[in-house]
Amino acid sequence: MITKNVEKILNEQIEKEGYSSNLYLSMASWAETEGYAGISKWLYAQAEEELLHMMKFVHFINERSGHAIIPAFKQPPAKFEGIKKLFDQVLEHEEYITKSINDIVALAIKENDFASHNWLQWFVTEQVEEEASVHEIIDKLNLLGEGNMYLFDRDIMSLRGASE
Ligand code: OFO
Repeated sequence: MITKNVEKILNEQIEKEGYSSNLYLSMASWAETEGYAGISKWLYAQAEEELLHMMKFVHFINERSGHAIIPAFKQPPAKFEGIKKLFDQVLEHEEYITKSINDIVALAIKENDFASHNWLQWFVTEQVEEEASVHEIIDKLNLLGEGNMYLFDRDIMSLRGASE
């Protein structure tokens, strides 16, 4: 059984994870149309992961006798101003999600909901890994400069291994 407050904040996270998935899907689609096959593959995979995160929240809420409500999602941007800015945006978004997960953990503790607290640890770890993986990408982009995206686009999928 979850408390009303925990149910509410978990439901809010469904929207955030679903929006993350759509944001990365939109980035993937843009990158694909710009000819970045590798980068779009990375982003499509990321979009799928976020969809799974959303599903985890849906199932968890319902398993704990709450009711997962599927919300409307706002439309993500369709165009991006280049690869470096795109990954800066990914990092900023993941930092926002990390803060949001931390807020849920804090509420679970406040409400003595140790089962939710325990379940949320997977997301705490996942956020550390996701931020690290995007930092690694940004470091590589800084090394390369935006002039030569060919090798980066070719090699980006090999960076995924570190985060999974
Ligand atoms: Fe990118 O993370 Fe979901 O949680």
